[in-house]
Amino acid sequence: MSHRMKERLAYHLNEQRQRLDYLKKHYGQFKISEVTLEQIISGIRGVTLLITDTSYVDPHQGIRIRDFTIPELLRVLPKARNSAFPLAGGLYYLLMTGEVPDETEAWEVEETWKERMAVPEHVFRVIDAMPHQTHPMTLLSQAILALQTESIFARRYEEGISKPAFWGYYLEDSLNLTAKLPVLAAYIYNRKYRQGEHIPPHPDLDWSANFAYMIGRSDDPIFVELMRLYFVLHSDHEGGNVTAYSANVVSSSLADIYFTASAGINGLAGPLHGLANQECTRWLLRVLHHFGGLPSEEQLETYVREQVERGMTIPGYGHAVLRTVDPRFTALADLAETYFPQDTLYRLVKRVYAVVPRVLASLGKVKNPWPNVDAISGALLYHFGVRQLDFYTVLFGISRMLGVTAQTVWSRGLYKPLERPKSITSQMLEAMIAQADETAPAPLASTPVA
Ligand code: AMX
Repeated sequence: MSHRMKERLAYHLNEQRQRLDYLKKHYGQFKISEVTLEQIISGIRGVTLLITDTSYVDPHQGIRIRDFTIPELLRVLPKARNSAFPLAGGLYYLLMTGEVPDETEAWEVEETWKERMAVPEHVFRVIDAMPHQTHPMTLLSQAILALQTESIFARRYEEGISKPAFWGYYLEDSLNLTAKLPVLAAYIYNRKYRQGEHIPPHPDLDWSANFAYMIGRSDDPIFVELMRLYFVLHSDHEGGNVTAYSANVVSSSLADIYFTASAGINGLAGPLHGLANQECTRWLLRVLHHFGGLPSEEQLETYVREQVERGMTIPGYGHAVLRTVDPRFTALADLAETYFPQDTLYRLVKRVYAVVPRVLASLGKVKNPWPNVDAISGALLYHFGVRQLDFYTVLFGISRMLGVTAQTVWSRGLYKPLERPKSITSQMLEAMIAQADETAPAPLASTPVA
């Protein structure tokens, strides 16, 4: 166990509980949001409903992880050996405690993960039992769920424990799960695309480098660097994204971390969310194929306009919260610009960036015409020969579980209750409107159909 991390976490949870108790007691009636009917019908967009301290998506600055912007985060976190990029262990320490770890503390998490990487045999058998064409996200979700047999929280809960003890077991489970994620991802990759060759983790490597090693790609130091950057960038995006939000609801029932993480992964598998990296790369390749190479800006603009006029979505562009270029896009573009600016797919990413925002903005309805992280991440993986597009969201997933598990430990540590919003029927809604507004037309539900 990473003792220092647990100790600091206990301290901050205690402090935060007192803070929230005070706020609830003295400002319990303070209004944070009002919700309109339009917002409910439009996916609760723009309604502040959650308190999440691990990170915040600033619409104009992008993600702030524990208040650090992406460039700040990359600067302050301890780096892996001979690397320009942070150790995932240090990031996890920061997500969990809100404190920037020193190198020793970051390595302590890495060492803790190494001790817990062994995956029970039955989990591999679950993956093996699935048909070969199974989507890797299905396999990841199933593998995480298969690990549920190992939940310490579930066992202790059955024996009878009280609320203050919950978070400690969620933390144990979270460390056990996150330690195994690169192994699961690599096993899925190797089984699907490398004739089942299984490479166990290397004891000297950090969490991120180990993934590269286990898929047989650690010989390229720039790919290893990409993995380190990638896993930091995708780790957390406040509490309302589909992954975190669904995981949070599931965990609020005191389902253990394995049920919680699997639920989050299921949400990430949708094309409007995590699967966009797969979709975007497919789209970029289709563009190259269509033009027989890199199109000019003019050709691309005509192509994109035609697509949006036919009602198609341009993957990798737009966001429910962001209103600017995603700084995660910029961080990945910086890496590509440094190491392989002439790569064709990367050059296309840049050309798309020059064209798509103005096309989307000209439609007048897209709230954010700018690229999100998925507009580029796949192109970089593709450059390094990871060309199995359906695998891309798995990498997003194992990174995002760092944030999801940290959020979950905090939720249980703050004794958050069962999440259970109220719903009404549309008939009730019409009746409510009629009562408030005498001039409203007769409720549709009671209007005879012509
Ligand atoms: N291409 C074409 N049209 C788009 C668009 C895009 N990239 N993004 C938004 N629009 C359209 C919407 O479809 C909607 O049209 P409608 O009114 O006719 O239904 C209109 O613009 C308004 O949408 P919005 O309020 O700007 O976006 P939203 O909050 O409803 O949805 C998102 C956000 C991400 C789902 C949407 O922008 C989208 O589908 N983008 C492409 C998929 C993508 O990149 N997803 C990844 C997001 C990041 C992540 O979670 N990994």
